[in-house]
Amino acid sequence: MDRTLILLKPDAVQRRLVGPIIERFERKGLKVIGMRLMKISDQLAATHYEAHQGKPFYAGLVQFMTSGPVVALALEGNQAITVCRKLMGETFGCDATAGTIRGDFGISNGFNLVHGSDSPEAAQRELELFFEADDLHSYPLVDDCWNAAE
Ligand code: DAT
Ligand code: MG
Repeated sequence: MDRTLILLKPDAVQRRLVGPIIERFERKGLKVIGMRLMKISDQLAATHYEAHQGKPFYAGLVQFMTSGPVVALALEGNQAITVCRKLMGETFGCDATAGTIRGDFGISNGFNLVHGSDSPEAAQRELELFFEADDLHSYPLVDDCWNAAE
């Protein structure tokens, strides 16, 4: 089972889309193993997005991500990183395929509702940035058997 970090960005919270977006992940079969409503500090935004430092959109991205509360989710499931990226859709809402989160709920380039880790290395690094080990919970669900890899 893989784990990944998902952020419901400030636009998702402001637009009251927290419930509908979490539903997308849950109904696919992903398990919520951690969840926080939080404000991202400038320092955390800079660390989280350090790969984008120096790019033209970086300052606006940090300003947006620190502009209001976000919901941080730790999700677990078979191929969770890849599956979540597929559920999210392409980066820009205007490009994202209908049926994906970004494709159904947004049209903006930068205000694109969700972040999802893009590799196992990124997932581990980002989960550690947003969650203490004690705040991630492994627990059985009655339908685990139907969401297993086999
Ligand atoms: P993703 O979030 O799909 O992994 P990314 O890691 O390339 O995309 O970029 C991080 C975020 O930065 C992205 O969600 C939105 C913003 N962003 C990326 N490229 C942008 C651009 N050309 N103009 C405005 N915002 C951009
Ligand atoms: Mg990315």
